[in-house]
Amino acid sequence: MPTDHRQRFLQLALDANALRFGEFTLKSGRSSPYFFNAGHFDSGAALAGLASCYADAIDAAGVEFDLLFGPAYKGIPLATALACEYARRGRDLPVAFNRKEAKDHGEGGNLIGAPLAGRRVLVVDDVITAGTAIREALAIIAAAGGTAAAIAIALDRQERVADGDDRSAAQAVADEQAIPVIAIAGLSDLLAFAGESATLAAERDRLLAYRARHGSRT
Ligand code: OMP
Repeated sequence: MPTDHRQRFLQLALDANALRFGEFTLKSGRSSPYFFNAGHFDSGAALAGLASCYADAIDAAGVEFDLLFGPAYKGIPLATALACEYARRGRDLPVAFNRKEAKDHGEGGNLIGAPLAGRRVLVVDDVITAGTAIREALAIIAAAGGTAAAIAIALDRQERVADGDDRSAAQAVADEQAIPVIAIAGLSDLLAFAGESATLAAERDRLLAYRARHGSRT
């Protein structure tokens, strides 16, 4: 059975319409029976609920870090909401994010917020499928002199890296960088959750077929 923050997150995602079922084309080109859109956590209460799930998952993993980084665009409100959640829990953490277009006037550059140099950075993002977006974020952190300490995501889709490599993309990034990837929930948790819900029975069959085709070993 999924632990509490997993179930709480999946229920919040369904309630916010952030988790949808149907037919979706992914960035990787795969056709998926479900899609997670973190942009639907679009109110203060929804973001606060989500941030508390991130914090519980991160605390359960026991990683050490001293700055939160949210990659543009979706990671920005996530890292910010998580920083507020940690402040509420008594820990005031620096927070930073990037902009996609470098600015050549005003403060210049493409990093905003607390300086990354010399800090152990927790990257906060929405979802990992093939790992492309997260690798871009890691390069930005390294270029700014930060050290990536861990990656926190809401949903690990647990898809195979490639034919012949049945690790998940999240696992491949974790191996490559030698840092943990912490997900609030993964496809396996979504399957367990769907198994408990009469309304998600038909979706569960499609999710199982998708996992058989693209799922990773873990
Ligand atoms: P990778 O870069 O392949 O790891 O995919 C992550 C990105 O895919 C996310 O940042 C989104 O832009 C997008 N995405 C979702 O937001 N939700 C999903 O359920 C699936 C994807 C996706 O296209 O794979």
